[in-house]
Amino acid sequence: MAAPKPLIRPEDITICESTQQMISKARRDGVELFFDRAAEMKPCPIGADSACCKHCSMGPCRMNPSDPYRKVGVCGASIDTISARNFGRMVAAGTAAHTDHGMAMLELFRGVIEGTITDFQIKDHLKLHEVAASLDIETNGRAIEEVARDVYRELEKTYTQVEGEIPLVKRVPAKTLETWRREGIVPRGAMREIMEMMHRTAIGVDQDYENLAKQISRTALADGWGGSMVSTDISDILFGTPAPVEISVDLGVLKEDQVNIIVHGHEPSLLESMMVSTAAPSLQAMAREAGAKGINLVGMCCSGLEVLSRHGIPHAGNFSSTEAALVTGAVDAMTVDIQCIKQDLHKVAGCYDTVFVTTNYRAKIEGALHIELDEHDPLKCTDEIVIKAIGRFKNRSQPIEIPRRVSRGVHGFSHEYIKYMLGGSFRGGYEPLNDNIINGRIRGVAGVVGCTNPRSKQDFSHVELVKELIKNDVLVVQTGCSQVALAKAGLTTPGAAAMAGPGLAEVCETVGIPPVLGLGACVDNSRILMAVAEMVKTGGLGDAIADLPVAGCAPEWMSEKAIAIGQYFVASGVYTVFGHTFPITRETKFEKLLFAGLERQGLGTWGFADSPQDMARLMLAHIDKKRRELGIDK
Ligand code: CUV
Ligand code: SF4
Repeated sequence: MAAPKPLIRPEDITICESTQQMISKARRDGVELFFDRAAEMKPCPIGADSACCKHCSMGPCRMNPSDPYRKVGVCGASIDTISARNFGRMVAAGTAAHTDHGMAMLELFRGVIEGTITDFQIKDHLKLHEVAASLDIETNGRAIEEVARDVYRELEKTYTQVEGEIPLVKRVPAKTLETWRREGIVPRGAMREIMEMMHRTAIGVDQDYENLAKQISRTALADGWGGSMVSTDISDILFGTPAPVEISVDLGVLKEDQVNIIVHGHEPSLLESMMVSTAAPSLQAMAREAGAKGINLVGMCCSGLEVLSRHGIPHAGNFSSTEAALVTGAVDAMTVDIQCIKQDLHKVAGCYDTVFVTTNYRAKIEGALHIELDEHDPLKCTDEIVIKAIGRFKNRSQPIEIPRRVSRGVHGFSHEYIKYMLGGSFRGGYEPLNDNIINGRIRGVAGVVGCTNPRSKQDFSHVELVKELIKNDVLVVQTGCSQVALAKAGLTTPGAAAMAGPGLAEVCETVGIPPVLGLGACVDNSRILMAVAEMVKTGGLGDAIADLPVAGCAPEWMSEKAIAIGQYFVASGVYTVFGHTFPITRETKFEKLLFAGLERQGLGTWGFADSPQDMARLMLAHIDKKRRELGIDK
């Protein structure tokens, strides 16, 4: 008999102490987690380097990643064709995810305007007016409904426009847009771009990696300046534009004496409705009758990030901690909608008698309870889930172990708020951002975003990278699971300014902000695009996004959505570093195009590093290069 495999120590799997504690508990409970399968599953080295193709049944064709030009596919496809096509399909999938999410928000908006949906309203009139103005829609003296109708009609084109430029490219700085036009990558509607991307990557279509790269950028831009941006704008209009608020993050937000309900996924609508249900006096009374002190509503992943700053809802953790939350035994119900929902959550929930509910028709899980959220009557779904959660609370039979850790921090920095805080505009007024960059107090701005991945130690690269950046006076903006990692590590408090370099610390202390600003969910990376566009328009830092002393990073990425995001940042002009893995074959022409060639076309460029120190080094070198080019290096 083979000796039992030595188990990886929890502290080598994650730096999140709560998750470490739950890994140990899961092992005692005999419950398998995705960390265990990651250790077991050995990725195919050919697939990891994107050196195989299965786009037709003459293959699958496998290239040799260490000698990439030795072979071609049965059809003759070269390694550059194969890896560009694979990359393109990842971008198409990621773009489809964000744009379909955005489209769902837009449909909700239409229902509200038409009056068929009455449980949601246009909450943020100011934002509606701003969005309308940015689309050249007249707002003066017009009724809110009329303006909203025009905004809807304009934004629908983000998806359906067959020809011509999508409306939101009006927000792109002129010189950046000029570059896109020259390169032929200004997006039409996302449906068209995704369709064309899928078509061109099929057997025997586009077999020129440079031509494919153009469609890859165009598709990704239809996400960043299209689907994702619509999602953010409409969510702000319907649910309110976030403003800074102090939030509790980590598994310690679960409460042993309350009915705990976790909402995990991406669309804000379910959590918004769940807030109404959990606050209903009748359900509150039912919870108390069951012996609970109350109902504790908690978010996870991007669902949580959508609402934490809008409503001050606590957040339990990021992608790699969703099973850990269930292992506490304290979760009475977990609801999920779309994206980043591991199929095994259903099974792990079963081990702890947690009510696990899928709620979106797009995303069912075999064997899991499905209670669909109908926007026309959302409380029907969320009330039923609350009742089931109360039932589970009453019959709790498992020992409960909740990690005690909770971090408090400030989140909810929309780009509008950053603008306001830093002096009414990005330049002029007091302590303006651009001036602080020009005078060198702030060396540059970095976006650190994206997933966690069991192939690298959870949260570690996020936290180490951000510490290194702020120490070097780089202001950090965040979204997604990365934001949650830094919140848990305590860097989203104004007090964290003490860990920043002297220049950044001075700015943070004067304005009263943390050196790490949380902007929201993954679709809210569009807020970072808006912020960099604003920096260009404010002046003093060049004419294009590519001129700015800024850089981006997704240190522990895993989703195709992250690749789409990375590509739209690169195509927008931002140097973007990905960590630990990159789906490409080394020493190929396609690699050189992504890692150098695009920059020569006036776009941004990709970078890659395996350690947070190296990621920081690459980003700082880029920021310094841009400062030199702008003549603002001291
Ligand atoms: Ni949309 S995409 S793991 S939940 S950031 Fe989190 Fe964020 Fe990646 Fe998924
Ligand atoms: Fe092989 Fe070409 Fe078919 Fe891909 S498309 S599987 S490379 S024959």
